Amino acid sequence: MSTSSHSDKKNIIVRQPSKSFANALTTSQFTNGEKPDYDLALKQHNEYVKTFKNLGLNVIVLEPEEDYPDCCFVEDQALIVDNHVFFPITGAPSRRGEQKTLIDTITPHMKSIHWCQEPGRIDGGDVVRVGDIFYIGKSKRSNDEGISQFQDFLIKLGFESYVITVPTYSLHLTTLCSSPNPNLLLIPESAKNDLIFENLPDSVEIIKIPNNETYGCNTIGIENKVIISEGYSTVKNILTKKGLEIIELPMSEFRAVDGSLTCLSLFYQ
Ligand code: CIR
Repeated sequence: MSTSSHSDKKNIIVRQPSKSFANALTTSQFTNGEKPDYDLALKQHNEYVKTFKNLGLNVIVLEPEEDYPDCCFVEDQALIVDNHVFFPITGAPSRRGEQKTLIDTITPHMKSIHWCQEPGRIDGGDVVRVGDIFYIGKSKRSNDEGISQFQDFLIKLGFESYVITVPTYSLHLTTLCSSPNPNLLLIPESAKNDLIFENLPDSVEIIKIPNNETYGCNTIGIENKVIISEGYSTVKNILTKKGLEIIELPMSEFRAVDGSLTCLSLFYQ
């Protein structure tokens, strides 16, 4: 979601969690280190899939890959912008093998294919699109070389982009913010001085969310509907007051391993 435009979500690629999911990487940013439960993760994933089917999207569900406990977090493995793809070298070495099956699935639908080169590193979770401007997180996973290669790709497509340093307490830029429609940007109150969105158009309203709902700042917008994580009442109330229709999804097992709503999908037109 984070790189697709707000109106181009027609096809969505997801991958079911693998049985090895309990071994997924985690900083336990949102938990006290509890291990996620595979069966519950699968149930929550099925609800995620059903939601997009009900919204009329074509959902492609890939088979889990047992060798890769993080394989359900497909967002990190491809940066799709208006049906052009940039395949990153992901920051976590243990996750690089996840990309192969995604490459086979995505490339037939793309207008052009681009590859990150060594020593670049970038995770899809570090890119947030607000309207037609891209914000790219420099994080533990994404380095200057990877970011600058992705920026070159964006320049060729005619897009502006800016770099934001992701605070060290956070995994990715998408862990802290999202843009459910081209005029809204959700960020946690605590990050307002850290996340500087350069050249953000005046038409974009920044909504500051209380720190205890930081996880709820990651959302997915589909037309007038916004998918949010279950249990974030402030996020829900604010977006409802803006006239948006809210769909809540349980995300506890993905949250335990630093995964948010956007991390579970890739969109293309
Ligand atoms: C990881 O550490 O790579 C996974 N456990 C979580 C990935 C979350 N992905 C994302 O924010 N795009």
